[in-house]
Amino acid sequence: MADGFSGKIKEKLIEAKQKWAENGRLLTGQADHAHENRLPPGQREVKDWPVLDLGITPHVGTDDFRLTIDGEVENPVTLDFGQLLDLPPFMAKNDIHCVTSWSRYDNHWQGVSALSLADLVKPTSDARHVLFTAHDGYTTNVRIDQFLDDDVLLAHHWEDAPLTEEHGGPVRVIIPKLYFWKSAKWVRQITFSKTDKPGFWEVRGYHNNADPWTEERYG
Ligand SMILES: Nc1nc2c(c(=O)[nH]1)N[C@H]1C(S)=C(S)[C@@H](COP(=O)(O)O)O[C@H]1N2
Ligand SMILES: [Mo]
Repeated sequence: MADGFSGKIKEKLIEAKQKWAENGRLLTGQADHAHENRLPPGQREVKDWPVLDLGITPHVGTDDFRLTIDGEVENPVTLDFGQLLDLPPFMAKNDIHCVTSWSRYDNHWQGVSALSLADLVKPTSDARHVLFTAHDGYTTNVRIDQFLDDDVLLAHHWEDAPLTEEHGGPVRVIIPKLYFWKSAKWVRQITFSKTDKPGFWEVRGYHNNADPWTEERYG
């Protein structure tokens, strides 16, 4: 489906991030349960937008983009880019919080809301979990209530321009309330299921739930 890749897996970075998890890097013990601060504990604000991934950039054009939504749904679908754009447009502004410590405020997104996708595929009453699979082999998991929140979207534009390849274009997931590793770039499959399936970082020491304000970095 992708018409190529560039780069190679950053083994050293993956090792370093696993060590950070073992050592509890950045933990302050000062959870902000009430969200009193805009900046979650242990984070710092950046003005640029760092690129973070496993090192491989899949080249997926809008022409060969396909998104499959399957599993515990009444109406499984595979959408091409045009069919995705036919769904109700959704705009959002939110902050990004990466577990490596950077946060970036006021990102403006355009895309399709998770709630619109759910209207289309109709998750069954047995669906409890969602697994995202991306073109670089990355996976990440959330609970269905974390995905079907009113601020979650599949984004194809950032700051009024098509989402760049390095940031997950043509289409990535944005789940604002969770650490950014839960927001899969180059998403190609969204699978609803009865059971949970921990993703790439979740099996390497990172928290299953990933709430930045309660420092769910590792676990
Ligand atoms: N497909 C894919 N999605 C991914 C990742 C990845 O390696 N592959 N890395 C995650 C991590 S750890 C972060 S912090 C964000 C980084 O997104 P950015 O490069 O646009 O800042 O993407 C997340 N989604
Ligand atoms: Mo990250």
